[in-house]
Amino acid sequence: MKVYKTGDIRNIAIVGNAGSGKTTLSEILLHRGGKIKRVGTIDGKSTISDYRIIEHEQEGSVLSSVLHTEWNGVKINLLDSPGALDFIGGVVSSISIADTILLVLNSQNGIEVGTELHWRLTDKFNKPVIIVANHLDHDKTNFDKTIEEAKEKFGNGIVLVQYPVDQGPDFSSVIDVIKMKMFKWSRSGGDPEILDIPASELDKAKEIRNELIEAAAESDDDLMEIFFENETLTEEEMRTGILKGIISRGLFPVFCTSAKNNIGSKRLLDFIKNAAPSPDKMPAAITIDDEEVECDPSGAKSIFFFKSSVEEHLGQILFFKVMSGIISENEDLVNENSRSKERISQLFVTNGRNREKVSKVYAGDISATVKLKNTKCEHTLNQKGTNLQILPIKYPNPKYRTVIKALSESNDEKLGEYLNRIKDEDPTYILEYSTELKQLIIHGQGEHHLNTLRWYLDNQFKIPTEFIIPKIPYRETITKPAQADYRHKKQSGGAGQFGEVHMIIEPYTENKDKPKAFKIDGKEYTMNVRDTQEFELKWGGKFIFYNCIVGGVIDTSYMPAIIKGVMEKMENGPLTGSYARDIRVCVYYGKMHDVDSNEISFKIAGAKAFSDAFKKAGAKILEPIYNLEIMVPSSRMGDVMSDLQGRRSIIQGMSSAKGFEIIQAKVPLAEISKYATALSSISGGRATYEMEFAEYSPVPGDIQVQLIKNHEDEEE
Ligand SMILES: Nc1nc2c(ncn2[C@@H]2O[C@H](COP(=O)(O)OP(=O)(O)OP(=O)(O)O)[C@@H](O)[C@H]2O)c(=O)[nH]1
Ligand SMILES: [Mg+2]
Repeated sequence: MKVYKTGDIRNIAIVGNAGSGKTTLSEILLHRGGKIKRVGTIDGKSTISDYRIIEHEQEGSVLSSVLHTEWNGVKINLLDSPGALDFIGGVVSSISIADTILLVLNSQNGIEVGTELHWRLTDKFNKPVIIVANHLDHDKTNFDKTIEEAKEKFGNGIVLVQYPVDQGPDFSSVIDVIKMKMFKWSRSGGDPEILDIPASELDKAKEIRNELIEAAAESDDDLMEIFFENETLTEEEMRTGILKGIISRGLFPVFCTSAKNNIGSKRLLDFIKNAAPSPDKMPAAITIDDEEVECDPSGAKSIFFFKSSVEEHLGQILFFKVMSGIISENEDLVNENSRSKERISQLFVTNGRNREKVSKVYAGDISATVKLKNTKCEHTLNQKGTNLQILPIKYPNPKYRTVIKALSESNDEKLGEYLNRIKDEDPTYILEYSTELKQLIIHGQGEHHLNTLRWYLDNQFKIPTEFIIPKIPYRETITKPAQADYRHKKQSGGAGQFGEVHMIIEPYTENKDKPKAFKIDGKEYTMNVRDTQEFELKWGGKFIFYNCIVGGVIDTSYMPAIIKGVMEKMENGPLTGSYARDIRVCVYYGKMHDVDSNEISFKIAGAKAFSDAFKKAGAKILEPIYNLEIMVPSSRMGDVMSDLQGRRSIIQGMSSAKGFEIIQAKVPLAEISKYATALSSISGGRATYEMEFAEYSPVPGDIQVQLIKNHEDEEE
């Protein structure tokens, strides 16, 4: 494989709604660049990008694929990404690594929820976008409406470089306003005829060209001056302006394709070569220490791993981008994350599952390697003496969870191993062994995402499993002060046990003064705080312990035992066995015995007194509440809102974002265990959401009664 210099590299992520034609477009770009002889199809399960069995089964991409093609001496790396909303992980890694994004539109459907979501990601990662209006050969295609919607949602930076003359089933021609020519394809696509623009289209073409020139001029003050003077720009000035506009996200050029009919690839490749930035033209990468790493082949060697894939007969392949320097075969580097030495003994470039060896990889290029010892995705490897750690890719929070169990216990170990392998390929799966719930929980992006995981386990790894709805991690707390005392006394021959503890417990809230006095059931208690201990509970919330003993009735040395007793009860709450939180405990009186008192006695007395007081203190069960941000097309708003009302949610806010409504709501976790699926069915797959843990809050009274009863039944 040829070695390409930094300026001759373009890194392109292909994103867009499911079915917009990304994989088919990738295929014709590979074919056009001479990388494949035959154009594969989705129906024929023969594309280079969708090579995995699961992708044949689902007839769509599941993971991103690293591809490359060549155009006039420039290497174009293509990261074909999945469009289905649940497979967002592949989109996030592709966008974060690429320098330019091709956002593919299905011109029958206009802007779809996936388009909107991926657009937002390009904005978040601040990456240039080229828009490809695909599917121009359908009878329901509506190019003008699609572009209108795009302008409405993404702004006036959307400018046409091309427009179709005859969209629909006979689609064969586009007018290109940079070249000011008409391209006309035969039935088999490929190389178009280049014709003069017909007289009937000339005015429209000129008008659109002027819009493009104006947009190009707007990206640069000098160009703007030239434009005002001459009322136009030369081809060269236009190119400069477009490149600047693309990089600064002021200009988003639109191209026309019918990927299935092999129409439109050549001009797109020309444009990528001429107007998409090479990696060194993009802002420097950032490290965890906020240092900038310029994409410079003469800089210190540094590579960042962004993707892993497990291939039959080969094992794990790790993909990286060279952030700086030039990497050669047999390069010795140091992993900054795991602090171990690694030798890059093999270097290759890929087209789906096909690999080609390469001797050197320049800064900005993408390559792959195998057989590393201690390297994973997100790690940075540097030449000795350099200590950079590139900022890891931030993936979206999970929003769907399930408990997973191997049907046969003998498969437990294997299950763990395979789950980790799947997780390496798709970092949006999160594995959690909850010691609290004693369950292995898999978090993912939606039911489809977890069903895909199950497909791997059933078909690829042959491990039968069951998926169970996970328990909710409830908490317990109190709402008012209460008093209790307990005497633990045991006399059975030999040494006895004796410990007596009197305590008052009350709710903890932030910035509350130290306890001074309580009035409980008509009786007054004065507290004299001698010592305070504050515990940050690992399950959230606080426990504050006040030693208010006067006159040494309990020796200070017994306090840790009392705390231990209370803590044990907090770990196994008196109502339902859930963790307790946010409680202040004042031990103010008690008794000890010269001979019989010991730690165990005070631990027991502390635990019992706490448990008794807890039950008198207006105990409440708390449930986890999540912040949901739901993005829903305006036409489905009513259905989504009424569904939310049935889920004990509190609407926090609503805003409109051009055709979409954004709803912010607080919803209990117990009500959204299958929300991803429900929302998809309510909205016909057009709505999406993000969720994030917000807080714990008390469950309604009837639910509390039910939960306590369930716990008692379980205990029995
Ligand atoms: N008629 C027509 N069909 C197309 C065009 N582009 C793609 N298709 C078809 O649309 C379907 C989806 O195409 P893909 O290339 O898999 O789309 P994708 O965007 O990669 O889909 P995901 O990977 O699932 O996100 C396939 O049946 C393609 O043959 C096009 O321009 N015209
Ligand atoms: Mg695809």
